[in-house]
Amino acid sequence: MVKKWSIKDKYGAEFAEQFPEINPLILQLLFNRGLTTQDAIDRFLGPDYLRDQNDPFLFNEMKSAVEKILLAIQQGENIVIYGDYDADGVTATAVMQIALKRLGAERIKVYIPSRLTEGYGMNMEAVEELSKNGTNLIITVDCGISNKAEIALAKSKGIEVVITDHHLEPAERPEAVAIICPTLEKEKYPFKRLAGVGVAFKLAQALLRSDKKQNNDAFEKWLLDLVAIGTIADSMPLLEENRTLVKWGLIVLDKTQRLGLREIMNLAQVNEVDVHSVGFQIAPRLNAAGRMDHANTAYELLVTEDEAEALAITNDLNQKNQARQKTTEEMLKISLEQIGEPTAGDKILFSAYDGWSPGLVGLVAGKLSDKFNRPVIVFGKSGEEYVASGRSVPEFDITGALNDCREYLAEFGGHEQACGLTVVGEENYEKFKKIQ
Ligand SMILES: [Mn+2]
Repeated sequence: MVKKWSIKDKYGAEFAEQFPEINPLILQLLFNRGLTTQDAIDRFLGPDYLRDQNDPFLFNEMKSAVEKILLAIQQGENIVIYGDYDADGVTATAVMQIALKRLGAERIKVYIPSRLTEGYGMNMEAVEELSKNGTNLIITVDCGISNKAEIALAKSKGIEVVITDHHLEPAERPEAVAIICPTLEKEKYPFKRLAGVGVAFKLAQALLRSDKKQNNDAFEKWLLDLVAIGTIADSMPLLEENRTLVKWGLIVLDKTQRLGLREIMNLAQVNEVDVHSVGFQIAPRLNAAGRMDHANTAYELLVTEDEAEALAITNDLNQKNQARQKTTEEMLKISLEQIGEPTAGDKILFSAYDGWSPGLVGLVAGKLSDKFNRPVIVFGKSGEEYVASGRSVPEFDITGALNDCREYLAEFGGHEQACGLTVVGEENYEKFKKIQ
């Protein structure tokens, strides 16, 4: 589909007169983004760490979350951080683990599901296993909001759950001790577009600021390298609070003491720490773990304090990233042959193949969506199951569209721009494809 360009209006003379010190090109870019007052421009160009961030206690249930977690630490409970396998998820897991350790928690474990065998979010088997291991409290990061059934199971086994998430609100709210999720309709927190790691950081910040034993102001800021990586990797808009977190996060990343991040930047030959190097050099290597094998290694890389381990994991992730690139290119070639020349009637494009990995279909869908400028869903078939990822264009809410044809889907979820879904059986698959 040919792209139609609509050029934004040029700003007027009156606007220019107000800001004689700003380069006209930059002024036009600011104008295009709707940044037209001195205050908005100042905040955009020079975000201030304290001024341009929201108080974490503005979250409706932050106080309950903090009280519950501090009590659990005090009582020596077994705490599990339930994370996610992408770069946002593993950085969120690391932020929470590092903060809890600082607060004196001794019995912390991390559970990241396998992208290839368990899929996204909480699952019943994992909750059963955590229950057998004596878990008292689960803190979710970058997931949990749509896991009503799993959280009910945990509750029935005497496990309490604090949710931190940034995904869309499900029809039914889970019964958690506290839910920290800026996208909820009733949530008063003023900024809605935090990444999973951004939400985890806000909880960490609230906990660290509630610590009566020590001052954690500097410690809090040293977590921002992880926040920047997850926020950029999850393609969150770099506006408002995200802009502040990422601006300071990149400064921290440049000086990071984390051995794993140092090794990865070394190997990837990162010269300048910026949004581009994080998005194209660091994040893909972290993501490669979950896509090709298991995200635990990416998490270990972020928290390791052992030089030899940091180096070994970095080399492993680098190899996995190369294998990931090669396989993705092969898949893309096949997809392009399958799709051919789409007509105007093909509103959504599909591609499917036996044995394609659920860890890679999303990457191919993203490349195809960019190329054809329309929504694309790519399936990996395994027996009766079709596991897919979809990527959309800004004009089309793909997860909302899936909701309209949920009768054919065994599972689905995601954002407006990206989704995951499972279809069982060829009959459902064929019906689903005809829906457009
Ligand atoms: Mn996320």
